[in-house]
Amino acid sequence: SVDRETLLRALRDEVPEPRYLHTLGVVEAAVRLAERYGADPTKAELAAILHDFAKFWPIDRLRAAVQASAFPQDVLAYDAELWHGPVAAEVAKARFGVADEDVLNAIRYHTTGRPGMSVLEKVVCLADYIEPGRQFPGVDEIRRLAEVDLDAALAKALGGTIAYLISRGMRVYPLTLLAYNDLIGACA
Ligand code: DGI
Ligand code: FE
Ligand code: FE
Ligand code: FE
Repeated sequence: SVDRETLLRALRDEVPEPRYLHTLGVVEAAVRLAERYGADPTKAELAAILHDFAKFWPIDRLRAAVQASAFPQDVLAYDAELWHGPVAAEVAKARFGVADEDVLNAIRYHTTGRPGMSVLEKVVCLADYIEPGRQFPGVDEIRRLAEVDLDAALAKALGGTIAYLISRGMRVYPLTLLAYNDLIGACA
């Protein structure tokens, strides 16, 4: 597959500057978490660079790409924010030749999570929450937890998203609930 500088140049043309800077933050956080928790830092970097590649595609293009993919189609009945992960994984495969299934899954499930996540999937999903540019209530506690307990930190991050969605009267995608329960189980 393609080298890091080529991917970053392609990303620069695909997303606005703030999202590009967010991505650099996710790369930094994901590499650090990978080193701490025993995932491959090169795979973490690759997944992080591409995780939000499709974030600014028009909704119709995202919907069509989800429909063309093997991702569970029930996601189309949930918030459109969920669609850019599965689509970015398809772009990684088709446009950039990424073949590693763990990297593709880390991209694919970075927003929703899922039960039985690999260490790499957890690292990328958590890095997305705690990268240096993120500011939301509770992020500093999640950053502290991320130093010592990957599952507990990710459970708290996903739990915060679930609580936020519920507080806004929004539906929660089942994979997010299953991921949360799975991570709590692992650290109970
Ligand atoms: O793409 P990012 O902004 O970096 O972060 P992300 O990919 O984690 O997207 C998170 C957004 O998705 C956040 O605004 C909440 C929204 N969302 C809507 N429904 C769900 C959801 N997130 C999860 N995890 N589960 C949902 O059911
Ligand atoms: Fe995202
Ligand atoms: Fe996320
Ligand atoms: Fe992101």
